[in-house]
Amino acid sequence: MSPARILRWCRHLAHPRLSVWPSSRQAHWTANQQEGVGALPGHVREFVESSARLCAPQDIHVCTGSEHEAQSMLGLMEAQSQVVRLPRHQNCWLACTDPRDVARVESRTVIVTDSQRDTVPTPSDGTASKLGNWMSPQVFEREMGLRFPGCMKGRTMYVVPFSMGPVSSPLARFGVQLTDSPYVVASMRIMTRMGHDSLEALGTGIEFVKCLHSVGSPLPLPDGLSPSTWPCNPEKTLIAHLPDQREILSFGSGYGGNSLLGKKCFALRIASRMAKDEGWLAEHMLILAITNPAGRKRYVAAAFPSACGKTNLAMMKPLLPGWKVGCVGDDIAWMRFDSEGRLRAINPENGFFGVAPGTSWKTNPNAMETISRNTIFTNVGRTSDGGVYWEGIDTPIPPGVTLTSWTGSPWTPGDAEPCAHPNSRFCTPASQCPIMDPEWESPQGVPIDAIIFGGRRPEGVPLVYEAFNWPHGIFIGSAMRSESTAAAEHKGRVILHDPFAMRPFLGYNLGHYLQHWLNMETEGSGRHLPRIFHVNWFRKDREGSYLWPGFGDNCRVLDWICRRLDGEADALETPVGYVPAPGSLDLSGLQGVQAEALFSLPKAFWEHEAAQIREYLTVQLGPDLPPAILWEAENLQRRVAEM
Ligand code: OXD
Ligand code: MN
Repeated sequence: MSPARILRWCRHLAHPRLSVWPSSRQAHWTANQQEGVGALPGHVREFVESSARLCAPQDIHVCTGSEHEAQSMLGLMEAQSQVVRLPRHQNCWLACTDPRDVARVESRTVIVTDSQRDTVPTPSDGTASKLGNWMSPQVFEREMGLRFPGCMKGRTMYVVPFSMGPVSSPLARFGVQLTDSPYVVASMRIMTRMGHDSLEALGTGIEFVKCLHSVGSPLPLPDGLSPSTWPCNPEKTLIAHLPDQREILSFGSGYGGNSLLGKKCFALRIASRMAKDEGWLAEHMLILAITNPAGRKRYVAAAFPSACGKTNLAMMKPLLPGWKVGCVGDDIAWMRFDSEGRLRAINPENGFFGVAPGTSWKTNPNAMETISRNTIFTNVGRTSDGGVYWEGIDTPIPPGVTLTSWTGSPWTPGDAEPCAHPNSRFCTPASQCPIMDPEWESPQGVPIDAIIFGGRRPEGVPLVYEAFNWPHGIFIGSAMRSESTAAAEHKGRVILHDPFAMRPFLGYNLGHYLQHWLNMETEGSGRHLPRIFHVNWFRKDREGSYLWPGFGDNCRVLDWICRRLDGEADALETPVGYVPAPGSLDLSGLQGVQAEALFSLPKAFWEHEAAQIREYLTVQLGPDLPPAILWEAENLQRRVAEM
């Protein structure tokens, strides 16, 4: 939000107290805080001062990112019962949220642009777009005016300077988040490069994304209500993005993707627009390094919808002898072609904000080791001896140890409600992961040889297939579908379309986004385009059992992909793409895997699938559907019909 706009609101709203810097408040600040704000680079200071005029905090604290600061903040939260210490693990903490504030709220996440078509395509059937929520600047100003003025009264406004990406990387971008949530500050310190170094870089006058966040619960509360340990304002939650101005305003939620604005809001929604304008890609993808027994290392990026195992794959412990996986990132990739035509990727994040349930020493030992210290857990269960607990943690509860659920109730295995919320999380430093790739912070990024799309598909979709070429690969990304998960507010298990795993994170019209991807083939000369694959670890048999063991055995699929890149693995051409020729996927030592069932292409399923994909794309994208993608959709239908 530009200062001019804030002042305009102030005038509109006839809040005379807010239209000038409140002198009494200024007198209230300590010399140190005034110095902190006064010492900020001019463009940052302007943002802080205008936001302070609007939000009227009691105090302003400029974060340095130091260990001492982090400890005092956690100590303060502990004193206010906002977190509890988990004494079984060094410097680990648990926050439990208001049960109304537990996930991203897609229905209240909006993109504000002058023209609706810049944000979402116009569906051809006259219904509302399913590809994002547009808000007009006029409605935005009205809605924000009903929320932000005075929203931080009685609270401290924290100034969080941060970098997405290693501070020295030419691919990094900067942000400043203002927030009244110490939980957000502590989490941003883990998830981004926050504090001194970023502030120093901002001192060069470099541009930054303006991020304003409030839990929306000014103090004192009306009618003598006592402050909650998880202040929020679910009725008024609104997360707004202004891609043209590179601004984010988030109100009413303290949770994850709604409040840690560097992540989904900046690194995906705003960055996808920056990337379109500047010729690069900001994607919901993990990045990993895979090294074969001969020592040949390759990097791949993979897009799966939320809670479909990106963290598990990014930290995989390969079960094939001699293979090694290194982690670069588990959620977001920023990628750009370099001067030699190689696609280079950085992970803009500095930590993992992973889904806890299902994480165990068996499914993801590297994650378990990563989260054993310096971690903030949210909405997991707690053991009476100061440890954590969740569904699928797969560690025995010692005799005499009791459990408390995320809602604070005593809990015993077999209770109807889960012990941890299905979207409960760990927030942990990436540097603690034992398999971080040595290049994970490389300023120029790592070279990407393959892009993998995937989803949670219980039926019909083979374990792995390869795209015929670049446009076909882009079509496969646009056609992604997956069973819904707990990462957002959806109820029940339905198969959702989730193009490029970006449906909740698109910063602009999906039709323009697909064209941007298609252009990657033609825009630069001599580009080495990565090959594109699709995987599905989640296919089930008639009885509902998974056909593929997954986890460390997924290395077998990466092995096939790498051998395809080296021209050493045979494939069969099918209507959906190239699948492994019999014997070319290494299944040695695996008991009871039914390769035929894993790769079968039931005609009726694919007829239905191809029809649904075509209908979704043509209806949802309307006139913005790139002709090359329509051509691919029609061709898939034709090939399937001829099967
Ligand atoms: C996440 C998500 O938190 O995708 O990464 O929802
Ligand atoms: Mn994600």
